[in-house]
Amino acid sequence: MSATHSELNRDTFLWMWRTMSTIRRFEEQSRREADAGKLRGMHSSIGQEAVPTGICAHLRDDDYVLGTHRSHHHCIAKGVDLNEMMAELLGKSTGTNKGKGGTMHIADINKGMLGANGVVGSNIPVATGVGLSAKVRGTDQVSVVFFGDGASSQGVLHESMNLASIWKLPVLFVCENNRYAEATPFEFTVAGASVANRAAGYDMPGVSVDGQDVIEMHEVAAEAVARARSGAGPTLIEAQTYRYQGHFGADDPLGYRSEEEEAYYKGRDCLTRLRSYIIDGGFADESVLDEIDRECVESVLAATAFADASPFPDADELMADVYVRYG
Ligand SMILES: Cc1ncc(C[n+]2csc(CCOP(=O)(O)OP(=O)(O)O)c2C)c(N)n1
Ligand SMILES: [Mg+2]
Repeated sequence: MSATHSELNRDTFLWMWRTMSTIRRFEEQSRREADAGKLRGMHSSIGQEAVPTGICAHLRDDDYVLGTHRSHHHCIAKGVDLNEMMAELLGKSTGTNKGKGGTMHIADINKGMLGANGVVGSNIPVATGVGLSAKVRGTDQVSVVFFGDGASSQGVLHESMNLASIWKLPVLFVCENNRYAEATPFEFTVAGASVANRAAGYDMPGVSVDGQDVIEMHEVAAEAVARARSGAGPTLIEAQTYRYQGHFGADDPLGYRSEEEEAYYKGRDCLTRLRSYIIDGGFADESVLDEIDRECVESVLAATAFADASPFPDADELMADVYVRYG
């Protein structure tokens, strides 16, 4: 085991296993649904399961998460209902957003999931404002924003980190560095080869962590969340991770990355490593983990059946809950 934390007991381990397994099974099913033509442009988070799982293990329902175009894993880790998520993916009226948001705009206010977001970087200032809101209201809520390595060079991240630091806002800036923005390698766009180092310019902790190791994610997040809750201010976390599939499914990642590179990262798979940690540490045996995995498959299949059986929104509903109108 590469790291330990006092909160890591059997319950936490099994919650993390269930969460990561659910994410992977949900994403596998989403891919099948996309391949069947039932949804379009699905950005898979397979490979990145450990990042939101390690963070959300420390969050409450009334804490906030803001996601990206690749956000199914954020939503699941924050506790959004699987049935409503799958219905949203398939554009059904029973979805989290009544079928009008789709895969890139899942939101569930009751769970503190303030929204996946298709505009790269646009969630970052919103999360900063959410942190300001918590501070002004005098709560100890925390605001977590996930963004990619591509988004990390958007100017708005820098404005947001500056304000969050000056005002000591309860924000976690979490960069999922999966090495690519679409087909562009990280090294082509990020000067200094580090996102975490940028925190120094804004007088906040900047931590680079193995994002394929949920225990390390959990440990780093514990400190960052405690710091935010106590009023000490924001943290920038750079989680080193990898997406196993193409950017949105239809693209072939082998066109811009090598088989050797893929094999290296898949050899460090976060679910495989968590399974070893749990078994080697004596927290549970194979049969317990297999049973949980089986339940995850069943819950994803049930969510798909729920979505399939649900109606599309009525045509009358077209303009309801829509805030921007044309004409
Ligand atoms: C403002 C904006 N610019 C460009 C795009 C097109 N686009 C969608 S995803 C993406 C790459 C994002 O890369 P990264 O931030 O690393 O996230 P990842 O896809 O790797 O999760 C781009 C350029 C967009 N959606 N929004
Ligand atoms: Mg990326």
